[in-house]
Amino acid sequence: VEASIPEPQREAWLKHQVNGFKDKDGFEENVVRHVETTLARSMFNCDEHAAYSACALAFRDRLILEWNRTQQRQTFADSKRLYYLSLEFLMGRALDNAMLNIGQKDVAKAGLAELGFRIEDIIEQEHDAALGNGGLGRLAACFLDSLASLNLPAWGYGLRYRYGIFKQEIIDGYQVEVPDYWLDFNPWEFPRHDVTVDIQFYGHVNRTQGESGKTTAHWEGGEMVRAVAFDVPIPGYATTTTNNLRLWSSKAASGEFDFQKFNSGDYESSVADQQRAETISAVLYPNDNLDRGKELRLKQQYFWVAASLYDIVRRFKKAKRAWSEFPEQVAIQLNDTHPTLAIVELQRILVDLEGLEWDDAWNIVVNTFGYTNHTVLPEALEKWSVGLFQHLLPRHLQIIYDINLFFLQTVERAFPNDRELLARVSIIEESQPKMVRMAFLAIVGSHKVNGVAELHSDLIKTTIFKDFVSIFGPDKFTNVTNGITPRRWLHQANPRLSDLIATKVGSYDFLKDLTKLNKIELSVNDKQFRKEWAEIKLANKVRLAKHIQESAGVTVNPTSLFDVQVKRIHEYKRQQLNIFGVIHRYLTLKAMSPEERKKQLPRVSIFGGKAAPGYWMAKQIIHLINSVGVVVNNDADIGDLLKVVFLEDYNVSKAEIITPASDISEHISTAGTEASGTSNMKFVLNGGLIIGTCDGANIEITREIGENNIFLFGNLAEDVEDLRHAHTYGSHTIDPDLAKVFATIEQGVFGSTQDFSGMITAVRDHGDFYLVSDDFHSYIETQALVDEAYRDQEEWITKCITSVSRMGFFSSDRCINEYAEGIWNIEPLHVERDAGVRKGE
Ligand code: BZD
Repeated sequence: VEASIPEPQREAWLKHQVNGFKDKDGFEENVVRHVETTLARSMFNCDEHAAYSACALAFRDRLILEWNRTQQRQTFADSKRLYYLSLEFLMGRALDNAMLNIGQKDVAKAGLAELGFRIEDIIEQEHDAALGNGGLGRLAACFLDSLASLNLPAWGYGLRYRYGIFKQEIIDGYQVEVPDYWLDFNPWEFPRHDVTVDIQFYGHVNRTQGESGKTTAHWEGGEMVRAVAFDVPIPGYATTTTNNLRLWSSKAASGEFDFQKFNSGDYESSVADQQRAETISAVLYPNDNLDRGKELRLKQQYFWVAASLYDIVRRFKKAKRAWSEFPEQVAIQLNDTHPTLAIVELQRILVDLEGLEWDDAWNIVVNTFGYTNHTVLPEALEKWSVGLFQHLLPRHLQIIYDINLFFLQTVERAFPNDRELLARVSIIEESQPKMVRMAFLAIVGSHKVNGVAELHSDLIKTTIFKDFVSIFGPDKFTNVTNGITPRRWLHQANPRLSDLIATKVGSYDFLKDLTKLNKIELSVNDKQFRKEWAEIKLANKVRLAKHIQESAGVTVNPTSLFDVQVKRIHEYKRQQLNIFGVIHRYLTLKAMSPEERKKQLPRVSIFGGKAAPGYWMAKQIIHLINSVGVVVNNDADIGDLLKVVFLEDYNVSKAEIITPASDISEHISTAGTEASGTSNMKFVLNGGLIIGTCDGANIEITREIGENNIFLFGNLAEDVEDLRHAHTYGSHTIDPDLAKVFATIEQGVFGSTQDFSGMITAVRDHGDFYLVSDDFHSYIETQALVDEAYRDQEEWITKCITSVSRMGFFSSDRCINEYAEGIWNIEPLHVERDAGVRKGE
C-alpha cells in the first residue's frame, strides 16, 4: 500500500499519517478540539448536544481512518465483494455502537466524565437514523454490522432520504404523523460531491444497425437527475474492518437552477426542476407490507438502482477483467423486490452499452443476483403497470419483455402446451391494465431465492412461487433464517445482562460467537447468578417504568408482569387480538369480588408501533388501545392489577429500552403470515419469554429453546385456508368471550362506538380473515398459563436462563455466514494489522 505513494513524497505523508486517539487523554484532546474548532463553540458553553457532537466527531475521525484502510485492503486483495441493495437501513443511533465496536466505550466514559458529562446523557442526544419501516430495514442494519464484524468485503447501497419514517405523536388517543427531518447535524456521513452519477428518465428508444448487421438500442431524450454519494462508515466489532454504506441523494443534473429562466425573471420555474429532482430522495414511503404503485416510488427505485450499478460496474472495470468474470467479483443481494430493476439495468448495461450478446449477458446477470423474499401477503407483492414503465423507463420495459419471452420459451419447451402455466408464471400479468410482476422477474433473474425462516421458505415454495419450483427445480430456492446482532441487541441494550453472562462464559467471546451462550446453562441453579439475573430484569423494568411515566404519564408498578407488543401495527400482526384479550381480562377482573381480585397477578400491557398513515384499520387499533387505557388505568376497582400503555413513536432507540424490560412479549400473527419476525429473537435473548403462534421464526425459536419455555397457541398455518373457507361459505360463529368483548365496546364503555365498529365487523361480518375469533379462546387460555407460570418465579427464571443459553443460532453472524457460503460465495479478508486496539470491553 505504501509503495503507491511516489518515493519523493512518501516520507512526508507517512510522517504525518493520522492515527485516531488511543487513550483517554487523546480522546479528550480530540473532543475539545472539535468543540473549539469544528463546532466553533467555546469550552465554556458546551452543552450536552455540543458534547455529543464533538464526541461523535472524535469517533468519526477514527472510523474514517479505518474505513480508508479497509477499502485499500479490499481493493488490493481484489477479492469478490457483496453489494447489499436495500431501500431501507434502519440504523438507529451510531455513537454507542461505534464506541462498543471500536472497543473504546470505557475510554469515552472516563473522558466524558472528566469533561463533566455522563456518557448516558451524551448518547441520548443522538437522533435515530430511521431510514426504514420495520423488520426489513432493521434486518439490513443488523446485516451490515455482521458483515463488518466477520471481515467480509461488502457494501450497502441505499437512498439518503431527507425525511426518515415519520415521528408518531399520540393526540387524544389518535396517531398524528410529524415529519422526521434528521439531517440538521449528521456527523456519521461523508458527502462525496465528486462521486456522482446522472440518471436518465422518460425519453424514447432508437435502434441503429451496425456494419455486422447487429442492431443496438439507444435510450435517448427524457430528463436527467444527478445522484450524489454519501458514505456512512460501518465498524465491525472487535476488528479493524470498517465497511461502507453508500446512500444516494438526488439533485438537479443541470447544475443549480436554470439561469436562462432566472435571468428572464421566471424565478419560480427556474427552481422547479431543481426541486423536482430533489423530491426523489426526499421521503421514505411509510408503508410496510403494502404496495401502492406510486410513480415517485418507481423513480426512487430506478434512481438508486442505476446509481448503485453504475458505481459497481465502474469499480469492476478498473481491474480490466473479462466480463465473464463479473460474477466472480460481484455478488448483489436484492432485499425484497424493491431493487429488482437492477437485474434489468445490468442486462441493459451489458447489452446496450458494452455490446455483449444477450445470452452471455444474461448468464452474467443471473449468476450475480440473489433475491430475498420477505412476505407472502398478496397486497405486498410489487407490481407496476406496463403503462407507467413505458413512460418512465421505455428501454427497460423492452428488456423485460425480452427476458419474459426467452423465459416463457424455455418453459414451453419443458412443459409443452401448458398455456395456463405460461399465463401463471409470465412476468407480465395479462390484466387490465397489464402489470409487471416484480417478484417473478427477481426469481427469473437470480441464481438463488431465499425466504427468511423455515416455515416461510417452505410456504413460498408451495404457494406463491410453486410453479417456479417445478420450472427451475428445488435447488434454486433456499432458506436463511433471520438473525439479529448481539452487539446492539444484547451488549448495548442490556449491558448489565451482558456483563453478568460474561462472568459465566469467562469472556465476551459470545458477542462474536453467540453459541457460546450455552455455557450459562451450567449456572442455571447458581443462586447468586439467579439473584443477579432477577435484579437486572427488575432494574430494566424500573427504567422502562420511568420512561412510561415520562412519556405516557401512566404510573406502573415494576414488579407487575410486563407484557409487551411492539412492532408495526398491522391486522396480520393482530394487535387487535391482544387488545380484545386485554378487554376480556378487564371484564373478568371487574366481575370478581374484591377478595378474589387480591389473588390476581398484576399485569402491564405495553403496546407500541406506527400505523402507515393511510391504513385506517391500523389507526383504529391504536385508538382503541389508547381508549381502553384511559378507562382501565383510571378504574379504582382495578388499581395496579391492569395497566394499558401505548408508547409513542416506537423506534430503534426505544426498542433498546423496551426489549430488556419485558417479561412476556407477543408475536401472535395469524399462522403463515409473518415471514420471520426478528423482535421475537431480541426479546428472548434479553431474558424475556414469549407468547406466540406457530408462525415465522417462532417455530425455530421453540425448537432451539424447548417447548416448555415458550407459550404457543392458536391454529396452524396448514389449517388457515380451510378456516377461511368455512367463514365465507359455512356458518361463522364468534367465540362467546369475544362476543362479550364486542358487546362491551358497542355499549360505549371505551368511548365512541362508531370509531371501533370497523374492527368488530371485520371479525364478525367480513369473514375474519385473520382468524381473531378462531384463536381467541386458545389465546386467553394461554395467557392464563402465563400468569400461572409467572407466579412461580423460580421456575420462571429457570426458563429465562435456559432460553437465553440456547439462543446462539439467532445471531445475524450465523445468518450472514450462511448467505456468504450458500449464496454469495465470498470470503472474509484477513486483517493483518493487530486488531488489539479494538478489544471488547
Ligand atoms: O421483514 C418483514 C417481515 O414482515 C418480517 O416477518 C421479517 O422478519 C422481516 C425481515 O425479514 N417485512 C418488512 O418489514 N417489510 C417492510 O417493511 C416493507 C417495506 C416496504 C415495502 C414492503 C415491505
